[in-house]
Amino acid sequence: MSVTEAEFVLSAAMASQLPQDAIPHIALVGRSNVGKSTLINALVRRKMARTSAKPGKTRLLNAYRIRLSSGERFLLVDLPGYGYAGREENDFDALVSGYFAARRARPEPTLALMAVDARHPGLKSDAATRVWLDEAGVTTATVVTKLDKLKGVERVRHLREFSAAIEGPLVAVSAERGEGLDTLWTTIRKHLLFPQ
Ligand SMILES: Nc1nc2c(ncn2[C@@H]2O[C@H](COP(=O)(O)OP(=O)(O)OP(=O)(O)O)[C@@H](O)[C@H]2O)c(=O)[nH]1
Ligand SMILES: [Mg+2]
Repeated sequence: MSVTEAEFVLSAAMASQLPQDAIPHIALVGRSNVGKSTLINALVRRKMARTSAKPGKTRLLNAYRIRLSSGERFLLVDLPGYGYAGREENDFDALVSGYFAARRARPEPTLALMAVDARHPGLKSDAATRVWLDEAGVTTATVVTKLDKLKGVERVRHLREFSAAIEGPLVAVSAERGEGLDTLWTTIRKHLLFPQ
């Protein structure tokens, strides 16, 4: 998939600050440090989102306008991560829940890409977030990140665990190696063309 345009729009502390363009949203949700911002850069093949080895890098909601060579336009939204010391869980709740509430009020579709670390299946904080997204009626696809960190049988075992626990589409990627990115683009485009 080729990306013709990718531009940073803004960092927002409140969902109401987001641009009101009538386009779909693809939003990255997940634990801090799981690789959301790195994945955004790998998808658009530009160093656009700030990443860090230290958790808690993305504290605001960052939005990027994307246009694909196939013509589709959407807003790619990097949400702050949850589950690291030093951040009140309530901050996550307010910004992220405010974001999804604002999206519900709009007619354009939203897909949450829920990022989970390949090394850590079965985390309580991830399960709780998934329940929250389900209950809020958010369409979700799961992205297993950092696949390069796992080898052989462990990779197979973890992927099996994730797929057993998770309903809906699941794509495993390595932003570092580029593995799985084409499949993830297919999932994204499918949602843009045929939103549920
Ligand atoms: N090996 C490997 N490391 C990765 C991969 N993706 C991200 N990382 C590393 O994981 C760390 C965190 O990445 P970020 O993209 O900043 O994580 P984030 O989810 O945006 O974190 P917050 O902004 O704190 O929510 C960085 O050191 C990245 O280099 C990957 O596919 N493979
Ligand atoms: Mg980030």
